[in-house]
Amino acid sequence: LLTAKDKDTIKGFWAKAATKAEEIGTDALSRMLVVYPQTKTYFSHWKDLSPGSAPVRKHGKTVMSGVAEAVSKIDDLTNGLLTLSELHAFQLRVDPANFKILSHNLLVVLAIQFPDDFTPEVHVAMDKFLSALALALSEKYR
Ligand code: ZNH
Repeated sequence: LLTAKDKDTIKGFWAKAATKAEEIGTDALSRMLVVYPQTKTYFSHWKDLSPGSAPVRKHGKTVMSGVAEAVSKIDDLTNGLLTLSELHAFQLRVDPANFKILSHNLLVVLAIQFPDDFTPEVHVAMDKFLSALALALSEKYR
């Protein structure tokens, strides 16, 4: 679980990353759709799923607002993200295995966009945070 030190590291890194949220979200989503093309099935209603397309940019921003919400609710992710979990479980019917895939792509993009700030310490804290976020989003599937 997330230690007090992890939480400090995450909040500190996030303060910087949040200023580039749209770019991070767009790149992570673009990369996910290319590297894990099975994820495209959820977005078949979009006109253009190519990297950086308008819907990808828009949804990249949306997903990052969810991540920002998670950072703000870091002390109780399970309750904090119940509504979002419900939406993914019952309405969107996203296989929770995909949460791990998006988390991986977010880490790759953070490492690329913040080569100096993405230290091994930040890497491990963000990895733990994104796992906890994925677990919280999976809550309503049980
Ligand atoms: Zn999700 C939606 C978040 C993951 C799929 N999302 C969404 C939203 C949000 C989110 C915020 C919006 C909601 C409303 O509207 O209310 N997600 C999120 C997060 C995450 C996620 C935070 C993690 C990190 N998702 C995901 C995945 C997938 C998805 C992985 C698959 C693959 N989502 C989705 C969809 C949708 C969403 C499909 C809808 C969109 C449209 O339709 O446009």
